[in-house]
Amino acid sequence: MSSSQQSPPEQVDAVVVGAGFAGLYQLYRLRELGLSTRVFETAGSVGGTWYWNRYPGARCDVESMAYSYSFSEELEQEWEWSERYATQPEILRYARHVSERFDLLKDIDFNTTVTGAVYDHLAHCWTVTTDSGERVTARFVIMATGCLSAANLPRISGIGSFTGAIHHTARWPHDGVDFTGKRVAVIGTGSSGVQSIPLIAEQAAELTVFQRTAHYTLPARNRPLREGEIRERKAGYREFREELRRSPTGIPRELPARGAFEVTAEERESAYETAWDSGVLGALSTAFKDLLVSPAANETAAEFVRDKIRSAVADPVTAEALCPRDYPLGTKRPCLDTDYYATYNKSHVRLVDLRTTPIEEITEQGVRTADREYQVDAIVFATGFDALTGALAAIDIRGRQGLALRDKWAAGPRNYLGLVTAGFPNLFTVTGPLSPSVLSNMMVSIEQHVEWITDCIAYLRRNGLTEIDTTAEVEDAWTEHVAEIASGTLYPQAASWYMGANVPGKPRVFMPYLGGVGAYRVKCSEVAADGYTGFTLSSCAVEWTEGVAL
Ligand code: FAD
Ligand code: N01
Repeated sequence: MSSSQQSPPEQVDAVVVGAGFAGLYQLYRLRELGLSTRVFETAGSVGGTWYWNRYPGARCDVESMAYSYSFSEELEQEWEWSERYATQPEILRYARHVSERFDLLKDIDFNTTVTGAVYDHLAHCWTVTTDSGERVTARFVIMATGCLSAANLPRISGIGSFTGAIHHTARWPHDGVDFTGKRVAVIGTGSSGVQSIPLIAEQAAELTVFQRTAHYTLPARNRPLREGEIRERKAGYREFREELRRSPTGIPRELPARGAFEVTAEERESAYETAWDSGVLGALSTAFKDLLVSPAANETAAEFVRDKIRSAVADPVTAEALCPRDYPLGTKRPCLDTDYYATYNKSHVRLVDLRTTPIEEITEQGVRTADREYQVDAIVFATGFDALTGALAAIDIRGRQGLALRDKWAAGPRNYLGLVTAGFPNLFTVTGPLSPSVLSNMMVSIEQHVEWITDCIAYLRRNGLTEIDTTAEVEDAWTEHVAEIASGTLYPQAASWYMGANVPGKPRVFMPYLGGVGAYRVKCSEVAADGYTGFTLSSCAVEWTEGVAL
């Protein structure tokens, strides 16, 4: 059919892209508002992160009873988490339960990727295109595409010639992978590597881990949840959730009052031991208030971890290679593990330090580094994501005057409050760049964004407004504010995915907002209460398609 013969696109009020925790909740809230909504999702089912990342050992590292929705008290009370840190299958079951309990599935098109979204400044609506050729027009588009959803497969020369099996942790086969008797290579030692390596080692005949950068990882101290503690948490859930919303990261933990050198060396060591024993994400990097701003203070915590590594790993050369040295603790995303360091004491596990012998190519039979070839049957890429902007850049998003988002953000993301970028009216990002997003318990941030976006749409509708945008001046100020906060910390010193450093050619910009979840929520709420200051609201001669009164 030629384009002139195409049937007219379906008109809806809103399109949501993605059916992870953000997309599911956004659909629920828009439906509550009476908006006709279509959701498109590349995957075959709901769950996002938890649909794709099925590698052995995948689990959350924010406690299950905090890493879950808070919007429904009934849901909160009826769902029973079994472990302190739930496994991927359990979290996926939870996502499915939510989608069925709230009857969300009927509005979601699975196995459908959104390829483009073009704004029509005369009709004041978006035309969204999918890979199935469908076109839908919508007043609002909400990008719930995920911060960690665009898998990063490095372009290593020869990769296509490998005759064995290649897996990426973020695209793991649904029926699992049996490594029994196999020689396995794992490339990458971030959270996915650190979680999967001990379990792959249990099966594989030989495991070779290729490490470019050593990560700081703490024991997760995962365990089954006790009935009493579940009951207690459920009884106090409202206060607990409120505490998370007001906290800096949405993760329950004590905040330090003192700097690392305001205590004796013994007290410092004892604080680090307490953090090490806690199994709480980020506990070590926040054990003292100056660890993420003072290099000298940070070094005391970093050395504490190195000592732990030296005492856990029998071979001193391997132990030294596992010791992170070239970036401050906490400035790359911390990891929680189960038996990670001890795994290197197994005789069939070896570590290859890519700092001394970089990978040169993938061969038919394995991985060739600067000094030799490692023959393997399978390669696992635990190489992470094109984080925060990757999934958005994959879509051809065009705002006013045909401006492409990927061109606008060529030197790094720019927007106001991480929510709206100038020239792209009525297009929202959930936990997008320049919001706290990945520096938080993301369930807390997802709920806050979805609720803000929903309230904003309700406000527009109530006031007969059709468009929300922002200006270049406002977003410049916000973008600079985000950068300024980061520059007052040690974060930019690490070549992290927060900085885009893991993807060749990506601009080096610190993308998440470091001002804290609680403070950010207050800012967003104040902006809304003041009539959306900093945003440009306009009313155009276009009627709302639906007549639902708000
Ligand atoms: P996602 O879950 O990533 O969902 C986005 C969805 O959008 C995906 O399903 C994707 O297929 C779809 N999509 C993207 N582009 C398109 C398109 N063009 N068309 C159609 N569909 C599209 N965070 C925490 O706070 N605590 C944790 O313990 C934690 N553990 C994690 C463990 C792993 C292994 C990973 C990878 C991340 C973890 N995270 C954790 C971060 C996690 O991504 C978030 O917590 C949360 O699940 C994100 O939900 P989301 O809906 O925003 O995005
Ligand atoms: O990815 P990563 P991830 N050659 O980017 C290496 C969340 N998450 O999937 O550090 C060789 O952290 C890379 O090296 P370097 C969490 O937010 C949570 O592990 O760039 N190596 C690094 O070692 C996390 O932070 C959990 O030098 C290459 C590794 O691959 C985020 O998702 C579990 C390379 C990638 O580490 C991403 O984690 C999993 C190359 N060309 C994920 N390219 C929980 O525990 C990259 N690397 C809850």
